[in-house]
Amino acid sequence: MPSSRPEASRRSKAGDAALAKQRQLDTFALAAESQLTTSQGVPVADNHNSLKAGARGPTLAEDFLLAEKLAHFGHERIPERVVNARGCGAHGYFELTRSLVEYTRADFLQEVGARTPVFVRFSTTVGSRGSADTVRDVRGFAVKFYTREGNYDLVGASFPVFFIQDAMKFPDLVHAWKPQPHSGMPQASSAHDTFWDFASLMPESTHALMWLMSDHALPRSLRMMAGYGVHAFRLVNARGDVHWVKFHWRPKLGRHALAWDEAQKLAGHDPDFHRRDLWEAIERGDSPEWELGLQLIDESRAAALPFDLLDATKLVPEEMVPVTVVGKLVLNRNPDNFFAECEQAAFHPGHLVPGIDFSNDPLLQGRLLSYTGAQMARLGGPNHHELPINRSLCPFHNFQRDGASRIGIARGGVAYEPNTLASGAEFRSDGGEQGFQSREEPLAASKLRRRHAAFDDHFSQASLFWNSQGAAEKEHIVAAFQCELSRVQTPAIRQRVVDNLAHVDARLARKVAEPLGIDPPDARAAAGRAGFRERRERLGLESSPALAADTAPGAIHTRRVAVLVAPGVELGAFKVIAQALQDAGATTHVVASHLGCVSSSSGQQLAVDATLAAMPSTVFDAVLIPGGAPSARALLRDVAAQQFVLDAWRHGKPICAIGEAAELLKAAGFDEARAAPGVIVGRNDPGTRNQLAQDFIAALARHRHWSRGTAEAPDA
Ligand code: HDE
Repeated sequence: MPSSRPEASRRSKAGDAALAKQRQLDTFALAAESQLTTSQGVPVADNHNSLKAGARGPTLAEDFLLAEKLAHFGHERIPERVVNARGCGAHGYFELTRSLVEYTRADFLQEVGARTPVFVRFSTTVGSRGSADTVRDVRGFAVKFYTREGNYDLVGASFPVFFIQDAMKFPDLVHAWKPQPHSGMPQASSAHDTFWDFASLMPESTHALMWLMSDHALPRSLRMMAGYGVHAFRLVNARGDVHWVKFHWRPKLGRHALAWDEAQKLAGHDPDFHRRDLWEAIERGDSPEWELGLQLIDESRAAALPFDLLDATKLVPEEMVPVTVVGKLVLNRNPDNFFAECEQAAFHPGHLVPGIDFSNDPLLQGRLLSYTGAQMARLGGPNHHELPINRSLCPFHNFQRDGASRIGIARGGVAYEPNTLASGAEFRSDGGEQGFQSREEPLAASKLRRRHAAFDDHFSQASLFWNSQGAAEKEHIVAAFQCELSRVQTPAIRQRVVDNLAHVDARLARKVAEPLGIDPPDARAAAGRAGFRERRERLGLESSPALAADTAPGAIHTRRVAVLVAPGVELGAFKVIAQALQDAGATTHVVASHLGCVSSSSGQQLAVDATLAAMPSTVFDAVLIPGGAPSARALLRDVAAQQFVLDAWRHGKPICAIGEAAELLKAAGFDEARAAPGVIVGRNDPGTRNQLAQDFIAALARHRHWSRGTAEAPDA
């Protein structure tokens, strides 16, 4: 158990601090069991039989061994988070690459090279704890920095904007989005009447809805997902100067999405797809990384922006204020215990350190009120800051006392301040030099329950987002709206949504409305029915390339390539291509109908990693099908192999087929006469193997070939 001695960590050099949290957690780790005992430490002689009156008689109430075991079991669950219930986390560090001394006095942002331990929890927003990872949703991206000045939590999300402007509407949004109260359905989905009923009556949600219907809502991997602080925060330097700041986490592997059909299939094939991918990457030593980027905005620039910085439904286009990279986040250690670390982690947007402050964003202000109560309900009382995962690295001293499950033992007879009987006289009441200071600012305002008129611009940025998407991404957005709205039972709700969309883009609204059995969209009708005030701002920006869903860095590091084989497979080209893939950082997995080994055309034995039944194509990024006539014939007869290739094709994945294996592609719609983006067909010819490998790697570096099979935008 750690003591409350002034720990060295307060003074430790920034560079070695990254391990400090691990050392602290290690002190709480339980030793491996050699002897089974009760929770009181009493050795247990028989853990199989309860105490009975006779071998066939009733169990005795005095069986305290059974009572203890069952009582603990019956209390093993805690309430799940109201939102963001499904999540997973990892440890790592944040390293500063550019000093921010000019902008903030926050200790961990001063010295280049300083490393601060972090714990990060990713989550979906709406599903319950047991729901699937790959559902369409905005994801939580919560980072706890264990700094030398106390814990700083950046409790962000995978979108830079939110659905509502004022905290007053949050319970309504979440009630509308969660399963409907009478039926308890649907789970982890926005595709139902209550969500769209609410959203269609809240035009301020339009911008976030565009994100939710886009590829941004379907990350391929948490390692390929961006994060944002969403709200405007403030950085305050030692002189008290203030800059507004927007936080960005940019994944080193680039941003990449799943196909919608793939995401739905994955929810069945592997509901843990994202957490497994994160876990396995960290176990392999492929530590995921993100850059921390800041948009720093001085007060005069903020006042000149054509939207209100306090409005969480708006982002600051990077074309207006560029993102400056100041550090990197590295996740390199999986938790030892999911419950103790991921479930018990308690984040709070009000966990700030000196030099970072919040803004008057009315959504953020509400969050400041909400998180403490939610943690108390979930973690059973006011002492959750003492749980190992939440414990700061520097010591904490105050006169808060007692409460459920208090761990620290406060010594002495004094529990008040000021005092002269303990150390109370040392504590400052004037704010002091070191402590957190709320920046002094004059406030002269009328008390009123109202929003600023600048918040009435609901559509300019939704249009900007739409204009910034590529042709394939636009098709995905239209299809997503259509799919969601076709599950809405009430035609009037569908109508209101498309009428709202007409404010974003007339063509978008028309296309969405086509299969919905409703009238053509009418923007004026929407405004009239919902009674909203509209104030469109002139952004002076047609589109923002930074808002594209997919950023392709050209690398294939950690991409998973399936190699489909059957007996008689020809291994020559396979070996060259597999080696080239591995050299470039991808992993290859031999998939066949049975585990064990497959005999090649030359009689070699090839070890099989997974079966077609257990590992469908959705869990891979690309497919390689080596040649060999017997192998190709066997795969052609195997429905699972055909489905594998068909799904890879439909999901835009690179496919490399060699020799006779090309036949398998025909079933998926491949036409030899037409170039199919991302499809590499090669001969079983030793002279072309290296070229085949390079072509396949180039196709993989594009991630997905969305235009395959669509009418628009050839991307080959
Ligand atoms: Fe949260 N939010 N939130 N939120 N939120 C919670 O805290 C809340 C909002 C976010 O991995 C809860 O411990 C209100 C925006 C994340 O543990 C709760 C409002 C953003 C997580 C809560 C918001 C977030 C939460 C649920 C509007 C993106 C998970 C239980 C005023 C920037 C953190 C709990 C983790 C969790 C309240 C809006 C992100 C109920 C009232 C906007 C990532 O307290």
